[in-house]
Amino acid sequence: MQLSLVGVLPPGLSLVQTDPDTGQPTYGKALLTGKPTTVGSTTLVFYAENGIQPRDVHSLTVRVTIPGDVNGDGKVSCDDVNFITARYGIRRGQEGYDYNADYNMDGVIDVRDTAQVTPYLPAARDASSFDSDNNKELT
Ligand SMILES: [Ca+2]
Ligand SMILES: [Ca+2]
Repeated sequence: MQLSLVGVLPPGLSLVQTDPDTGQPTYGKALLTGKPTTVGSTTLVFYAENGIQPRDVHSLTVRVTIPGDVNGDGKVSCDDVNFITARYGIRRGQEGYDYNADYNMDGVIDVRDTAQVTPYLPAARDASSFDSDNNKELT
């Protein structure tokens, strides 16, 4: 099976279709790997063809955010915590579920999600290692 990609991957990401141990093609499997360098969202389209069956088409949206920015406004603030707490108790499949608020992706929005986001709040960071003006780690 051949996988083809239409679209541009976010900078820093690549699609790997070879086994890292053997270097042989991984027919029918692909791995999106790397560390994205730019915040944003892009939709990719994958075509799977085996030469026998009709072409199978799937789309995938890759959303790159800064850690802790659950509401997607480009910064980490109390609004992100409020975004989560406003959805406490909502489970995957229920009305109002937002996967962005389910930060640990365990299927329920609760205090555990808040606990994973609060360390990214500027006030919780060491001022010597965090550039609050640009909302990113100093390197
Ligand atoms: Ca935010
Ligand atoms: Ca959760």
